[in-house]
Amino acid sequence: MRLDTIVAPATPPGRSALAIVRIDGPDSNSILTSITKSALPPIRHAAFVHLYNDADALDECIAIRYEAPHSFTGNDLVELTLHGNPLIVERVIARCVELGARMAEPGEFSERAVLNGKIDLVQAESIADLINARTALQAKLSLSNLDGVLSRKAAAVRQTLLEVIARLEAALDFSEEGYEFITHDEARTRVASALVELEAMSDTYRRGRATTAGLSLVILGRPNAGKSTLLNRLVGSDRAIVTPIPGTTRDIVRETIEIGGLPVTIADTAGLRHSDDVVEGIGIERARQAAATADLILYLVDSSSGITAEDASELARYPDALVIHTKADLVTRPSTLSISAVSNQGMPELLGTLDQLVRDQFAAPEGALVNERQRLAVDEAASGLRAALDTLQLGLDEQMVVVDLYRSANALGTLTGAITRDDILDEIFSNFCIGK
Ligand SMILES: Nc1nc2c(ncn2[C@@H]2O[C@H](COP(=O)(O)OP(=O)(O)O)[C@@H](O)[C@H]2O)c(=O)[nH]1
Ligand SMILES: [Mg+2]
Repeated sequence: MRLDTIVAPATPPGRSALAIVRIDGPDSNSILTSITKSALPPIRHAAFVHLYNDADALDECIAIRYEAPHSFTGNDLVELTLHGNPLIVERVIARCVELGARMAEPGEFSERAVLNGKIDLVQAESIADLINARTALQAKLSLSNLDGVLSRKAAAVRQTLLEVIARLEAALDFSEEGYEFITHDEARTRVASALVELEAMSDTYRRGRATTAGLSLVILGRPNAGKSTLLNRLVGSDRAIVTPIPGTTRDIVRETIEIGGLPVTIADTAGLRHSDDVVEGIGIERARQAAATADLILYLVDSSSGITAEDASELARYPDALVIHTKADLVTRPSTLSISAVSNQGMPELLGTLDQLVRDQFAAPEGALVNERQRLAVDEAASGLRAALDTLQLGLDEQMVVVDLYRSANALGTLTGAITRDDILDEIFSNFCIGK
């Protein structure tokens, strides 16, 4: 089937200095000559051109054309850098459609790049992640995977497995002649070290996921401990209501800030105490639910009262919580990790502690796995290798080992898209925005 030509805006709607429209496919050149009413500019040359709708001028712009296979998609591709007015963008796109293009589906440019082998699936996913990154660390992680850090690791392991498979199969073919192409020991060593690498890759998922999705931090403590005050300090605005009246906060108040390079959503909660007030009771229930799924818990204790019996019983429920003593200005000898909203004492230390904690426990290294699809593929590949090792251990037939190794190599193939299924492609690219 002949490839069709697609068109889409590559920049967001709205007014701006410039807006880019992309045209991809075999008709992109003829559309360019028709819409400019002039000859094609040289390839990869920023050409100043006028655009027309028949006799009507649409815009003057910069056109760059890329020739297959040397373009982002691998097809003939034209980029028009227009003036950033949505009306102009709309009229230019309408004209391109009249000239034979159709509107692109979400992610269709990247999908074409994958189908033409310009980038692999992990790289395509990292384009979406890079565009959505909200912190510098997220952007760094996405860029490392766009550069192919994860893909190269997966490809290297897959290559090893294919070599072992080839030699085992050769041994099978020539077993009658008594040739040995690979000893069981060597096969076992190579498969075992591949497994170690896959397990290390799988271990990066927790951090990769945390870095892309962000963390949840819940502030707990008895009423009046200073929870809402701390939230306001952390976000730098009076987000939650602060009063001397215990039980002020009921609904959870959430705000996201950056800690240790990750987006961290902080939840200020209703103070934990026994309450007969129905609304406050619901608030306390919500606080407990939030704490149950939180990545980090800060438990605030009022320095002037110290750890009370109620605090102690709450703390027993949240053994991983970081205990912070508030209102340090009210006591003469504050304990460690004490803060005061009045004197600001301890706040830089608290921020430093949180920053370090997040970096130590959650920040992802370059090349980390970032989504469930990637993790499933790597875990499936690892499970194939474990089965292969068991089979080798039992001294069973090479044929069975080969089957397990193929399962593993294929799983790695689906990770990078060396082996693709249409449903996987649809799932991935439907989450992209138009023009990507
Ligand atoms: N002296 C002093 N008072 C504080 C400090 N932090 C909070 N407070 C006061 O303690 C009361 C309760 O604070 P709030 O943040 O609403 O506590 P929450 O119930 O835990 O949310 C308010 O009157 C605050 O002004 C502090 O560091 N020093
Ligand atoms: Mg409060």
